[in-house]
Amino acid sequence: VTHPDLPTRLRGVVGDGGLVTDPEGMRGYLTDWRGAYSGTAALVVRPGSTAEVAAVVRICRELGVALVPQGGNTGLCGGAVPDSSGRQVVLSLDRMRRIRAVDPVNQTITVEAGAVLQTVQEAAAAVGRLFPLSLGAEGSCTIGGNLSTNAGGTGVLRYGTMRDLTLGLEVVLPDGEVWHGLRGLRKDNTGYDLKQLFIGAEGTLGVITAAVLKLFPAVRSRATAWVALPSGGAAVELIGVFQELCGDRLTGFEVMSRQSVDFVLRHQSGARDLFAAVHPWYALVELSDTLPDAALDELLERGLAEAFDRSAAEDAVVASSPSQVAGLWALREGISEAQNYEGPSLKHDVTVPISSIAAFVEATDRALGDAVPGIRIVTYGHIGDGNLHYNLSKPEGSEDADFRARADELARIVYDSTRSFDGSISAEHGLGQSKAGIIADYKDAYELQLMRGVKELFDPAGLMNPGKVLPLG
Ligand code: FAD
Ligand code: 2HG
Ligand code: ZN
Repeated sequence: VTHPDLPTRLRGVVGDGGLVTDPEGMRGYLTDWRGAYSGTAALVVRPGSTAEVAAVVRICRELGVALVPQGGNTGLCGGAVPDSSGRQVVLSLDRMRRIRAVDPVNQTITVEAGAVLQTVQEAAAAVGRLFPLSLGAEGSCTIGGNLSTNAGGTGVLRYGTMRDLTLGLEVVLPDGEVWHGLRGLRKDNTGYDLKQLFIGAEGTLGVITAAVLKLFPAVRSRATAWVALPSGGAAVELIGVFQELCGDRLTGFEVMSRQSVDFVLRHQSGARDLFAAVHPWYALVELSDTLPDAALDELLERGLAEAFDRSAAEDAVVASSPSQVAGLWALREGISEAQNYEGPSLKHDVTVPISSIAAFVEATDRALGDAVPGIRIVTYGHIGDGNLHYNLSKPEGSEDADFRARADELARIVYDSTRSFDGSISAEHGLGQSKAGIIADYKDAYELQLMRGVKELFDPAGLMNPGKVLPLG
């Protein structure tokens, strides 16, 4: 243990139920959801209130113990996983799950950081409102983790990322002080917007304990199609058609390469191909509206007809029941899991300007294919945001270890290509521990220096999630 007094001091704050010290009980907190990152810890502490979080942070600061904030542990960059020293403490928010208030008139919801995203969506729906953040891990991920990674997902096209969805925060700073910024205001020009520093900070500047989030009117009609495309570039043309025709009613636009869909068809029970022919790319298009009788099917058909005229689509299926809608989304949302059955999944969550997508995919695919003949490229994502998950699987029949050994080289190929198209090497998953070591090669040196200055100001002792986002030292 880091300091002999640590367990007793923390037990005095959180009680027996708030402390996990046995290896079996700690196991689930030490490995991420996908099993890609593992660490060890002195113990896991589970405070039940903001005051307890503050007391825990003060004790750790006094004893010089580093903290790793953790929500649902579904993050994809190892940000919530402690290092292997056994000296860090995992601070889990899993006892702070309360919905503190729902205000349908102000269109806001105030929730604790450990609240699971799906329960927040359900609390909004119960008062006829929509909380629009939506992602595959929504049954397990928490608002604190969503905020700390500035999560995106499938609703960003219409509603924005967590940065756009947040009005106020409550945060325990690394010195144990509480910042009470839980304001539900859409206008507040009283100086620097501090909440934006904590959003996307991946727990390196403090522990978020609660948030005021924006709500929207509930959606009452929906139309969904699965569209076969002749190329990745056609997806850009297709989204243009729908944006011009439908404006804000276009609320979902996801793309996936054939390889991505192939993996789902192979590994997801009940999944089946929707077309007789094989197509190189697919798009999932969703329109929605607050009107119960918005005639969205007609609008969808009009957009598809125009896409066929322009040769931007080869075939399409329009869902005719809620279960068919769910089936289409399952095909899309199943990609991340399906790829895990094919050996190591080397993930690259990148973004480029939408106008460059076609050229970017062509150049990157070519460079990857030259480096590893037979490599399986699982490209999919939120193309309306310019965000592609450029994920890689080994050539069929080759060894996991051989492929893994080339991970850094392949990441360089994807990231160098991303840079040459003026993109970013992290779109929505963050840097965590996976990219903390290389961000300096892809981000402006002065910008990084400013970021280090912010870290130093908030956390001079360097005890808040060290080694994440920025490299140590
Ligand atoms: P964790 O994994 O626990 O933590 C993530 C980071 O936030 C860590 O650095 C941690 O230290 C920090 N943190 C957590 N809670 C706090 C807190 N209260 N205060 C301070 N720091 C904190 N992401 C997307 O953006 N879009 C997607 O479409 C998407 N789809 C996914 C699908 C699947 C199947 C999976 C497994 C993940 C997906 N993700 C997606 C990744 C996404 O980042 C997470 O699911 C989610 O936002 C993280 O929430 P969490 O509670 O699990 O956070
Ligand atoms: C998605 O869009 C998620 O499905 C997960 O962001 C992406 O697993 C991934 O790489
Ligand atoms: Zn995604």
